[in-house]
Amino acid sequence: MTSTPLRPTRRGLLTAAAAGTGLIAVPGLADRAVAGAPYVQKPLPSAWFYDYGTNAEMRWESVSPREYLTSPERLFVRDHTATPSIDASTYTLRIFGDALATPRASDQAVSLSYADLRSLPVTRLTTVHECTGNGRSFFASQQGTPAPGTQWKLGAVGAVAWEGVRLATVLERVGLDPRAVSVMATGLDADYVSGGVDYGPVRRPFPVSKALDDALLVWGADGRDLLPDHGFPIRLVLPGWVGIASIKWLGSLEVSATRQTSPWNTIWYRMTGGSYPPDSPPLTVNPVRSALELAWGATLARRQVVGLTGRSWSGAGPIDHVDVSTDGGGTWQRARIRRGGHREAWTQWEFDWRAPSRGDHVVMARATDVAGRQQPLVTPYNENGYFFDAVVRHPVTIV
Ligand SMILES: Nc1nc2c(c(=O)[nH]1)N[C@H]1C(S)=C(S)[C@@H](COP(=O)(O)O)O[C@H]1N2
Ligand SMILES: [Mo]
Repeated sequence: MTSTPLRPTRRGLLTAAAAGTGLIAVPGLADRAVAGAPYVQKPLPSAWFYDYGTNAEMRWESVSPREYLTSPERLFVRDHTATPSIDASTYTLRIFGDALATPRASDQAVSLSYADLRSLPVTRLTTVHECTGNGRSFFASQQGTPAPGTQWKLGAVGAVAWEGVRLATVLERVGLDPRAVSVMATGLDADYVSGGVDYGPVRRPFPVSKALDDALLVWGADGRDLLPDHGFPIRLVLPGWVGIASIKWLGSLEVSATRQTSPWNTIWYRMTGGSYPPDSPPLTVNPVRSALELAWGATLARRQVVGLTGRSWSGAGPIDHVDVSTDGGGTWQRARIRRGGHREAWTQWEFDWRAPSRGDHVVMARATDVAGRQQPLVTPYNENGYFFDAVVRHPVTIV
């Protein structure tokens, strides 16, 4: 925790919230947020969210099996500092770099206004949007090897119907040199300061191949303008990739003929520690994960058939099948797919739990995607607690 005394916000004392939710470390709290403004701007009702201060996670028990999409009001928030308020009428996206058809230094950038961007051809795409650290708390609670950072359960994820323009379209119009290899996306939020080091604005480079494939510059979600917390006026979305790749409040794109680096692909968001080699590459495609639409430690009334519902998703494509165990992994049975398949962002499934006995149980869901990737029973440790994709042992009590 920060040593700076935190003032109460409209959601209560952040220190108390952090203590109660098992937050291990909050690096780099923004000064202005500490000075009293909330980190997150949208309401975070406790029925929908676990509130960690700069971050908030969706409660899976608040997810209705009747709703496929995650509405912006319910989507998790992950801010390195605090949500900025940006005026769309003065906003500009600056594009520069040595691999534009006409090379441009930063001070000669092409400037696109919000109106310029919104006049471009519209693309809509539903993706699973997920934080790299989703599930991090299970490194501690399930594997006995705690990793610092927000102690997410499984709610740092949502299925979002984005609206925007293909980045490829924008880059074609600006003019791209065939030698382009990487694009650096930089946010307009405050510099990230942690442990006395100013790492500068949140920024992360990605290969030009992803930029030309399915990357989007997004202004809308769920048929409305983005909420401030989710990147208003414009954010980047890199479908299927780690959440950090989808830079919010996008301020600039630098297109380079050489590989670019930032602390967000050298220090963080790559595997370090544990048995990983020192040169592990930056993380890109999300792994396979599953969640039950149930409270953690839910209490359910005994019935002949207890209906369970849940969802599974993968950064690599659709889910092929899901197996459920209600005896802590002793036996497995196939779940019924309710909605999924190709082009779907995640797969909804259901399972009939027949004649459960009264008492404590462990329910587990294990998905396999069409790429053949199956959730493991144990995730190898890494020191930042990324990509916890092991099958989660969900406690349920039948009364
Ligand atoms: N500019 C900026 N972009 C950012 C972040 C940030 O702090 N600043 N957080 C990243 C991380 S770690 C995640 S998981 C996603 C979260 O997006 P959301 O808050 O809209 O759910 O945004 C990414 N983009
Ligand atoms: Mo994240």
